[in-house]
Amino acid sequence: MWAALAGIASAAAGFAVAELVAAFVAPGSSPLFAAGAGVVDAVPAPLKDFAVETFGTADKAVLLGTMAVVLAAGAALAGWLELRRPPVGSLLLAVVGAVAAVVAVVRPGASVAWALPSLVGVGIAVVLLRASIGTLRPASTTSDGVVRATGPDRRRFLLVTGLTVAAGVVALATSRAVSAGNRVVTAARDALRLPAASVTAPAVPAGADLGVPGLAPYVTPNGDFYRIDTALRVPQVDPADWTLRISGRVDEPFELTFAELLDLPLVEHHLTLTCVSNGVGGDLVGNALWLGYPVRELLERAGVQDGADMVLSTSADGWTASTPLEVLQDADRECLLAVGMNGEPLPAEHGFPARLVVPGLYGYVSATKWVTELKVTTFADDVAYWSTRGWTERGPIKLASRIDTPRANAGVEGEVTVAGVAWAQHTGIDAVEVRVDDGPWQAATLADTVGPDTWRQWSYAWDSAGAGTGAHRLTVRATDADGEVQTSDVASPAPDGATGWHEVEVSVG
Ligand SMILES: Nc1nc2c(c(=O)[nH]1)N[C@H]1C(S)=C(S)[C@@H](COP(=O)(O)O)O[C@H]1N2
Ligand SMILES: [Mo]
Repeated sequence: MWAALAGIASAAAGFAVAELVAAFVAPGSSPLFAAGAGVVDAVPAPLKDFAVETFGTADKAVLLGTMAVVLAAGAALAGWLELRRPPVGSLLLAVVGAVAAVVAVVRPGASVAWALPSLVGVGIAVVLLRASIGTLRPASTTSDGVVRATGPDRRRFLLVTGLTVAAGVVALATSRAVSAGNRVVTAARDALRLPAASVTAPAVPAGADLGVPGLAPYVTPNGDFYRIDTALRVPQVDPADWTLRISGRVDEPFELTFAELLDLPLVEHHLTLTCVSNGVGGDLVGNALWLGYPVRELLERAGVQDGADMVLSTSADGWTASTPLEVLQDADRECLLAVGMNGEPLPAEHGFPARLVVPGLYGYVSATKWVTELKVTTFADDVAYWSTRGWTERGPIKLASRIDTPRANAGVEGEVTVAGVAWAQHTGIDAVEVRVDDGPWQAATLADTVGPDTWRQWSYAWDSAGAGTGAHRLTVRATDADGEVQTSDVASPAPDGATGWHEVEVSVG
């Protein structure tokens, strides 16, 4: 048990040292995050789906927690092995460190230096492990070659392990102090004053927000906006260093700096983002006022060549999305290279300093955050991140509706306001209906909206007394502006988005 403890303490100190080295090399080079990113990329679509459905946006914390537990178990084993069969424990640590180094070096945007944190960290861990296991050896050899059975030296063990833990804490604290990258970017964001829009969005009509308690507000505040991405650590992109490259099948490739982008005439537009992983009734959807420059103008400036049918956008951390070219060139669709979200610079986790937002397409094929390149290409030539993992290469958002209130299993009585949201981005919602148990569909009242690119609130006044006491089931379905009625066919999110009606069971008292 002491040996296992020594293993964990040594590995933890090694990790702390690796963090410290990573703070100097690059934020992404920290072994835990680089390896975690490798795991995220390797996860097959059904497992990712399961993780998002089960843990929601806590999936990253669950992944890091699981990795920490597995690593602690491995470190305990290394300690035990080092005591029983030296130097097998040290070798185990060395192998794990070498693998972590390789995984870090092959991350997108990594350099050979990204191996350093793992290598230095594991070197320290091995030295500390050998030192503390040495104190536990039941026998020691004196200088004149006589073997004495001295028994484990508990006092020295506790001293060495204590020093190991202390060294780890100091290394970790220093690494936090040194990793100034985050502060630079936070300061740049705080100092940024966004220019006024050349084309302002129409004011949100008073009737767009019904103000029903428990109902998602029409405009989602930035702090409540869902976050989905593969980044275990939010990429820190300094606007002073940021550029967007327009490349590929264009006559005039060019690069745009952030200052140049802010000088362009910017457009404001409300649009509702949705994640393809959103299950029926789920909350991976949010509506915001975006400020940005139309992507179609950038494409026009570059001069798109014949034969292209897709734009592959790439983020600072190497993630990619494939967006149909015709969508981005559509004169009637505000596809934006966005810099503002609800009147503020983009929050870091939502893509600061610039991201794409496209009405009508799921985020995984359109909404690239921390975007650094738009490559005009073809679906035949390039495949985006999630399309190589089983998701379809084009992802139009499916017609959906959700009941926000009452909540599942709520106790209700008398007149009940049933309310929720419905979305069919870029087509628009024309009707929402509610059904109690297997009764007839009843028309809900639709709230106002600024246009077809956002979700729409709805409400329905239900006389629950008429239904009688006991359990009742509320179901919602929407009809879009093309007259399509939301299907009852149940489909899970993979490979192109969930379908089915949202139902809520309530208990009338
Ligand atoms: N760089 C990057 N951009 C990304 C992703 C990502 O993993 N990396 N995920 C996409 C997905 S799947 C969705 S649904 C939206 C979510 O945007 P949000 O986090 O701002 O809500 O971002 C998209 N942009
Ligand atoms: Mo997504």
